[in-house]
Amino acid sequence: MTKKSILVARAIFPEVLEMLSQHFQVESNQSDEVWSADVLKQKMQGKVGALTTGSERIDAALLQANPQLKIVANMAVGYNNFDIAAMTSAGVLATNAPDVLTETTADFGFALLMATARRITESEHYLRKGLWTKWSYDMFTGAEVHGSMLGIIGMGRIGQGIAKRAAHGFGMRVIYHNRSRLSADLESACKATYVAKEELLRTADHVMLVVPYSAESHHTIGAKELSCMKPTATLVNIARGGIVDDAALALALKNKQIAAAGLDVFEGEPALNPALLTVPNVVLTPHIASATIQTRMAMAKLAADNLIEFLTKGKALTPLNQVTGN
Ligand code: 8YV
Repeated sequence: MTKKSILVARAIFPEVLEMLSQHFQVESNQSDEVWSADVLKQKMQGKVGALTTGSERIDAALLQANPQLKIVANMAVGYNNFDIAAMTSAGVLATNAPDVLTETTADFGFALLMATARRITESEHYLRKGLWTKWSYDMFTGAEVHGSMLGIIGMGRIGQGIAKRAAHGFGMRVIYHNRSRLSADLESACKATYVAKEELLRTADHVMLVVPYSAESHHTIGAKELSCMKPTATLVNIARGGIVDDAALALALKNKQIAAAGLDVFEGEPALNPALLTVPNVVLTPHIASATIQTRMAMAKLAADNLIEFLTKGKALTPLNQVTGN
């Protein structure tokens, strides 16, 4: 029997390619070129499945040009690169990669919070430039983390992981805002108190964004929200570019309207708003919150397993929509 054809849109662990090759005819991209929408549409020709990352957009135009497509498996928990409505109406199953990255991403959120509050990269740059000539009592004094108030916007699995680290490990008071309130059990496990977004912004010493990107969450933090925050507060975004208005944030950082920010995601990434590079009080990382070997391997394997399970047995592990007729 001829094997079904699939596309792996970006470079991936060779072991995972091998795993897929046992079931499918695989077209891969181990040179890791970032294809334009047109090239991606072309590459999908004849493929019944595809493994994508957050960088590949699956939209109506691509689906229309590829009526043979049955499933796209995203190697990411976020799936704002998918037009789910278009996929559902085209009968294409969408899957993501939840759970396997929760703790690793929560670790990173905490790392970025610490680096931001304690001015770790700013002080390292100072040292590397050879500017450190003497100790001074107020050199790189930052914001307290332990015992302070953490405000989390977006209390899904990763938000809860961060809340637990904060409450249990650092004795922080945790407040959160979410579309829906957590159950009393989850609130008590996270030692977190639900508040309105305005109250969170006004009272938190550190604000952490872990909300999925959608039209509703676009610019959750803009000039107005930044103006409500304490001048000593920090802001961390490990969610998605577009949750924060980066231009407004760069201005707020420049004017010391808030103390500092830590950003792992950016509007229009990998491009950066150039104003962010001109302010010292921001820690910048290139979308690496889930980047440990073990976690990236688990994400890739879960995406591969979704393709294998669905295309060989008709049932994916972590589906995002329901389709019929496959
Ligand atoms: C991915 C992420 O590494 O899972 C997500 O939603 O943002 C990251 O963990 C990135 O999207 C590449 O797929």
